[in-house]
Amino acid sequence: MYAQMIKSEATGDDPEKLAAFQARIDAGEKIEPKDWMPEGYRKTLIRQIGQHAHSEIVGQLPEGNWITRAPSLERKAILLAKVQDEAGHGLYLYGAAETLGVSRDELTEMLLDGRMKYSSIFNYPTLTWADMGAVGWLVDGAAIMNQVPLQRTSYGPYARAMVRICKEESFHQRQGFHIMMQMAKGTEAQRRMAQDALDRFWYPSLMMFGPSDKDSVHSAQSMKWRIKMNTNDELRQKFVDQTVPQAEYLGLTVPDPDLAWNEEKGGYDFTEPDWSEFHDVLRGNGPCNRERLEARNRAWDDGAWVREGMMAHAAKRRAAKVAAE
Ligand code: FAQ
Repeated sequence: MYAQMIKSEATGDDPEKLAAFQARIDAGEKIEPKDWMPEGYRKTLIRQIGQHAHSEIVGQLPEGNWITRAPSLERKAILLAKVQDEAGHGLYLYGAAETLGVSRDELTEMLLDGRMKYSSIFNYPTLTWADMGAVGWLVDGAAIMNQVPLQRTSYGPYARAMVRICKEESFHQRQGFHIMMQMAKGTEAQRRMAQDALDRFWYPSLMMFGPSDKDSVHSAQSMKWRIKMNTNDELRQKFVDQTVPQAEYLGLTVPDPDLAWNEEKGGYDFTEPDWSEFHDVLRGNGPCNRERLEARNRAWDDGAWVREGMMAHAAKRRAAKVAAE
């Protein structure tokens, strides 16, 4: 619905301005908040950056679930730091979206009432400690694959936010892989947990890159505007090529019997995710969609007194300043 709104509003721009804008993009210039931009470009960025910010925030929930149950003090401290980083990423991204003329409150409302999405991956449950390894290794791994190119995206505030986010995501990916290494090389029961986590997270991680190119609604225009630097399938392929040798190193089996190295293309052939499951999760029917949105709605309601208190405090300070002048 929100996407349709973007498309219908994208058409009313002056052709000369549009051509000059495209020339700037083609020359590799960064677009900054006060520059002229087509309405469709602005709305597409709000959609993508907003969805990305929401993903970072909702993405705290599956891992937050394990902070109190981490197997050692050290693991607890590391996981806590990682989850805090995700909150920080959400805030940089909301900040970047705000430069496009939308407020954080508006974005939050659109998340809470279902008008905006967050990444499908966070609608899957984290059932065992090995899932913390799989999330860091695969989910952060997929996020990095998608986000490293976004450091060169055409919109300045988004590109700059990505630089710091990518540095932190790479620490996240390593901590996940380290958990997997310990589990995979541990007792037989631990190895089985690691394999089970890989079995459950493999396809949901592949879905993070979005629908296949032939079904991707936004890719062509977003790539023309350099909002996206690669297609969904290109990044998915790179992720598979990078991750399969890591699974082999761990002694784990990727849950795809048709996975095979293709010498000619210099990459793996693999089975595509079940796209009907992907669309079902997007429609709100994944295993945890309802739980995740309930948690975010509860947090928003529980935080009302903090927001009201801060607004009242700011109003008092303003009044005191006016009185002193
Ligand atoms: N989940 O035409 P396309 C992270 C929607 S960060 C849900 O191909 P587009 C860090 C799409 O919105 C993870 N919806 O769309 C972390 C569109 O629907 P709409 C988030 C999806 O935008 C780790 C429709 O399908 N990263 O995980 C998904 O060109 C661990 C058609 O698709 C980003 O957001 C999906 N997976 O390409 C945090 C990166 N895929 O809006 C905590 C930036 C597609 O028309 C713990 N975003 N859809 O109603 C992007 O690169 C792009 O937006 C894509 C989708 C590639 C996700």
